[in-house]
Amino acid sequence: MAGDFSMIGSVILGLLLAGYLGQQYLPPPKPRVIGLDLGTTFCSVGAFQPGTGDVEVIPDEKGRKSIPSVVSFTDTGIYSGHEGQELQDINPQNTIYDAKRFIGKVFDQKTLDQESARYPFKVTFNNGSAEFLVSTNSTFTVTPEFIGSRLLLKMRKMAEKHLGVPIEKAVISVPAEFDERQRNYTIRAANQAGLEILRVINEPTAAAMAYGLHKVDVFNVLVVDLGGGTLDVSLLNKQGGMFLTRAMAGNNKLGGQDFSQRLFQYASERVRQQYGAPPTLKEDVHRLRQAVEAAKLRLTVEPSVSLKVPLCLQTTGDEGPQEEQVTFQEELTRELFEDLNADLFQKILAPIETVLVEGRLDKAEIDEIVLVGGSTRIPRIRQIISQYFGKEPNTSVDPDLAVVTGVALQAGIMGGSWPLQVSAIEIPNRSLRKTNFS
Ligand SMILES: *[C@@H]1O[C@H](CO)[C@@H](O)[C@H](O)[C@H]1NC(C)=O
Ligand SMILES: *[C@@H]1O[C@H](CO)[C@@H](O)[C@H](O)[C@H]1NC(C)=O
Ligand SMILES: *[C@@H]1O[C@H](CO)[C@@H](O)[C@H](O)[C@H]1NC(C)=O
Ligand SMILES: *[C@@H]1O[C@H](CO)[C@@H](O)[C@H](O)[C@H]1NC(C)=O
Ligand SMILES: CC(=O)N[C@H]1CO[C@H](CO)[C@@H](O)[C@@H]1O
Repeated sequence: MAGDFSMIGSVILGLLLAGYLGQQYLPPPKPRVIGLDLGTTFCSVGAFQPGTGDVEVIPDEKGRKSIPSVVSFTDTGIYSGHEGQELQDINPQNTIYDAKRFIGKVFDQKTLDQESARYPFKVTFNNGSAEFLVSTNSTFTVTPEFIGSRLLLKMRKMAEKHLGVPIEKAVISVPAEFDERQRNYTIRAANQAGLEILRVINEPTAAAMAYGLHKVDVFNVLVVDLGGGTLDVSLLNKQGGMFLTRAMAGNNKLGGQDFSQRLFQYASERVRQQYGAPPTLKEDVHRLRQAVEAAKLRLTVEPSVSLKVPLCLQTTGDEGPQEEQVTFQEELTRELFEDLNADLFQKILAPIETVLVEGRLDKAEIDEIVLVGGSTRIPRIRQIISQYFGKEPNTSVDPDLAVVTGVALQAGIMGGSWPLQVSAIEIPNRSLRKTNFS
């Protein structure tokens, strides 16, 4: 009897060993399910590599790991991502961006008229939904989910080219505050791009997964997502392998573009002080804005940078108004950037405090803090957050790629990739409302 058991035992062991060695020495299968981050300003696609257990964020043909969420319509076709963005200056009325702000949302006519005034393209009202008016050879309207589908199709093609296999399945992330209708329309966009969506996960949950927090012993995770124009703070609570969103708050008028604007105003005022006239020509304003934006990014890693911008100023000379060619030069320090934005940076704490109150947690009970979005690279912002909590946030993953990394991990899990991992399911809390500051 004992012999039988040990024989069965060794057969099982042998099978396990064969399976293990097979996994080790056969070429790993290609990923068949991709992870998609359809962002308001940028989109990324990733895949879980079964062999190494790593996530690869898939680059385009030029090695760029995200594409702008821009779709441009012309007489010759529809251009998405970088190609769409390149047409933005010459074709502003037919170049649609920010479509995610409209997808699956119910509007009234008046709100949409106000929204339309903010954009170079026309946003129209159709029975409670937003549409975009496009005039090329003919005039027609397109839906926000159609814009989404073009971006998703572009990413699907990027993935197919890079992985060398056809892709028909995906996992996609959406903001935690998206309701069922917005989730449905996002899925519809993916379906139009020929993709079946296996699961929709919340962006903060994806970011937490990027740090492997679904596998380790943590309970309360705070996710701070500070992008170009909005701040979103989510309090996640992990129970078993599941993430629950306990509270959400944010500020939909706070982000990187506001910090750049402060620096731009400062630079513009310095031009006026030095030459007696601020930049007024459209090209000058554009050039100064771009220089300031580049300076802001460099100040994240350098203590000071020098601006050098050629300008053509409309000054007043002895014989009346004249044009003056100058080269504006100015040293900008990180300290100056922080001073100019001190009040804005401080506003980050309000939604953090709100989610703690709503989640009935003390800040000491937060186990991990996850930073998402490019603006969380700003050293002063990291400092404000770590000082508030008395601990360092988790920052080892690129904050622009944290969401796509987590979605791709979930895609790997859904695709049954080996080694199998515990899946992070989430329980949506339907009664949850997001508090907004602004
Ligand atoms: C627009 O018109 C041009 C020339 O009139 C034509 O070549 C092109 O195919 C048209 N584009 C579309 C999208 O119909
Ligand atoms: C308008 O929307 C309502 C509610 O969503 C729907 O019942 C109705 O069929 C729509 N009408 C048209 C003309 O699409
Ligand atoms: C979302 O889609 C599901 C499944 O297709 C459907 O049952 C549900 O009614 C939809 N909900 C909304 C709000 O559109
Ligand atoms: C959902 O949120 C409400 C209000 O924040 C809370 O009372 C309720 O317990 C939550 N439900 C779950 C399942 O977490
Ligand atoms: C500050 C920091 O890096 N904290 C944590 C980030 O997440 C991992 C879990 O994957 C923790 O082990 C780190 O301590």
